[in-house]
Amino acid sequence: MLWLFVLVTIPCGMGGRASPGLAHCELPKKQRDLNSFLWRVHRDPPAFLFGTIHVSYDLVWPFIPKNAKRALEQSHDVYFELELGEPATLGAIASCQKLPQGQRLREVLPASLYTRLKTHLDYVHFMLPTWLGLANRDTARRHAEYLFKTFVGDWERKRPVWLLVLLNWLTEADVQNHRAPLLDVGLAHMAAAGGKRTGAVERPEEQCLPLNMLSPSKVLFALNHTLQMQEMIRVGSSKATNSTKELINNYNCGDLSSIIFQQEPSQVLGWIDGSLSPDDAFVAHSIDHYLRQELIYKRNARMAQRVYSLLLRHPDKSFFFAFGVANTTENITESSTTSINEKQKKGKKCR
Ligand SMILES: *[C@@H]1O[C@H](CO)[C@@H](O)[C@H](O)[C@H]1NC(C)=O
Ligand SMILES: *[C@@H]1O[C@H](CO)[C@@H](O)[C@H](O)[C@H]1NC(C)=O
Ligand SMILES: *[C@@H]1O[C@H](CO)[C@@H](O)[C@H](O)[C@H]1NC(C)=O
Ligand SMILES: CC(=O)N[C@H]1CO[C@H](CO)[C@@H](O)[C@@H]1O
Repeated sequence: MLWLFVLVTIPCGMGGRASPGLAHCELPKKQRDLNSFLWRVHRDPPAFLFGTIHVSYDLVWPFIPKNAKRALEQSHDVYFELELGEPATLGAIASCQKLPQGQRLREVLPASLYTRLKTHLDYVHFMLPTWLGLANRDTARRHAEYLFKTFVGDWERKRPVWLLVLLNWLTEADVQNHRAPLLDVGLAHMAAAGGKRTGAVERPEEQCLPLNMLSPSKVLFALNHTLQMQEMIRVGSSKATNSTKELINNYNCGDLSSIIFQQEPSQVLGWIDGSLSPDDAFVAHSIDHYLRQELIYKRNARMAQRVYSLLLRHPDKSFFFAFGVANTTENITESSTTSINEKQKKGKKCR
């Protein structure tokens, strides 16, 4: 059995503060110094696993080594967690995030929380063009409108838990990572342009339902705290973190250990820290534990199983699997996969 790294579809912003494990590193300057999150499954033809992060493709593409790009080029079938460019996938995600027919957010949230949420989203809407950090103001305004309409537009029809997800990336630091198509969407375009067969190993509901199943009281609790944190940043009494920048930086450095192996627990909710009361900390950790089980461990096992059966069913095909890379299990077995980078290439024959 193969075990893989998997994405948490929660946008990186959900990571919140920079963890101690995310040390700053010098970006490599030469192609031969680049490292990438690429593993090869030893079979003939080969299969590759490539770890992605959910940020704009342009922020990371220049740092992805040639061997990873070549692996993509040479593979016959390219698989993602979900095919995010497919209208059917997007439709399924959107409808899974919706409240049951006829319900509105203001009917399911306490009035005060609803008002705070609306105030905050108005603020985000106003700030978005500036936050994007684009030189051209017209472009910024247009892109801001597009982002707002696409991701926030029908917020009153979404389940509260999806507002929680939304709030976590609608921050000054994180909207910049949505300036261009996400890395996996970019890869999917390239695969399609190269005439490759593309597919997904998950169904939209498998990513979505575990979040929908988080208990309403826990969702309210998390929404309240997330809003509180962002309200503090808004009025200047707290500082935003640069954890997403750090993540991108470490990813571009090819720094596997700080991305994958050293994230501390309780990373899923950015505001878990020493300032919570013991009762609140208890609830926060139970949410964190639930999300970790559902979004990392269970999905890992399921996706690994699907990859495994694809490889068995198609022994004659070469595969490229692009999945989010996040702290997961230690179970990438050395015997079945090899991490490759440009430096190792000389010693091992990795084509
Ligand atoms: C939000 O949390 C604060 C304390 O952190 C609490 O006083 C308040 O009642 C909570 N509001 C809601 C709507 O849960
Ligand atoms: C993030 O902040 C830390 C400390 O505040 C700093 O050392 C680090 O260089 C920053 N990282 C980036 C990528 O800006
Ligand atoms: C890792 O693999 C070992 C042996 O295959 C297995 O016993 C263990 O449960 C796996 N750990 C996880 C976290 O999946
Ligand atoms: C939060 C979490 O899952 N942390 C794990 C990250 O990976 C390392 C190494 O496998 C584990 O020891 C951590 O528990």
